[in-house]
Amino acid sequence: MLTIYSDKHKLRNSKTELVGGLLVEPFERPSRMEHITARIKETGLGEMIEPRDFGMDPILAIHDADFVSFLSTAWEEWKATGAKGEAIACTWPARRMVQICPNDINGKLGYYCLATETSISEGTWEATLASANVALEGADRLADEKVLFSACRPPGHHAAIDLYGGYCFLNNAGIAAQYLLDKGTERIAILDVDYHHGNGTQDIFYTRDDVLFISLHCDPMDEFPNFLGYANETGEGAGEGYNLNFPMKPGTKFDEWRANLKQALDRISDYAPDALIVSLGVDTFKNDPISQFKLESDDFTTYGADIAKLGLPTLFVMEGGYDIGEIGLNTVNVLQGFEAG
Ligand code: 5XA
Ligand code: ZN
Repeated sequence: MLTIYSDKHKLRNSKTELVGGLLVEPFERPSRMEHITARIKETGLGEMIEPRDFGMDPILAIHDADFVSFLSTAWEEWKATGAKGEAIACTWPARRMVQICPNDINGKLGYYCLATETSISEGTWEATLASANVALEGADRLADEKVLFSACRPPGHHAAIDLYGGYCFLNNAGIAAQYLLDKGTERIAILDVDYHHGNGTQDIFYTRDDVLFISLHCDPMDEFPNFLGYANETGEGAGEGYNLNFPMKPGTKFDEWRANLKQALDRISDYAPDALIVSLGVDTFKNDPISQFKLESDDFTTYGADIAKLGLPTLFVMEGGYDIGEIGLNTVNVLQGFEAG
């Protein structure tokens, strides 16, 4: 299996994440990707190649232009204030307040941020652009390959049309999906198997029927992102019936998770898309430090094979997963399971 990878992911190396009232080393750190690529080499999964630069058009095809412009200059604007730490949002346009984007960088951060754990740091924008290109290169090659792995970092599925957070800035899977549609593909399914709901991807495609979005995740009543991902969110307008959420309780084990995956795969099969994009988060693993599902390493192989049975051209796009010791094993298990399936 071909992997698309960029060394530029290392430029996303923020020093601070706000957790439990403390600023700690972020869970979403460069060593995650180093363990994944090490496992790819160790197992001989296949060649790794660098992405081309696809420019801004595919990004602006799904993201708000002012939001993208904000992301591209946020760090410089923040540094110019003389702030000592990284850029963290601390004020929001809350209920009954005015929904405008102010000039002040603190106001801008709050206007575009959905979760304050995500600091903006030097190099974040460059790594974010490279990550989008990693997804786009995978999408572009899907015409020639049955399956590809876009080793995206930073991840993307929480990034909405004009919101960042949950370690995500641009929605890599969404950008790849739109790129395929713009190239003439008629229907895409996005299957999000990350532990957290893909609120950003849902947001982008909620009113559309050319992208079926299905997410398996921890119940937002109990888990981030808390404010989207409920079962009654089924799409709107032309998109009604094309958004499907499978929230599950903390502590969920593989049997229940796999039963929901089966329903998701049946729906994808009925939809008969031209291609499948999998938002691949392995934070469903039992030892993940920020998550509460109970999948074992072998379960990742099993469900990779389940997904392969759809028989669709498939692009895996990396999302979350924070057990650094096992992230390589679990990620590559899915990919090898798919290849064997
Ligand atoms: O898939 N999303 C994540 O893994 C990030 C969750 C951040 C929670 N504060
Ligand atoms: Zn996650």
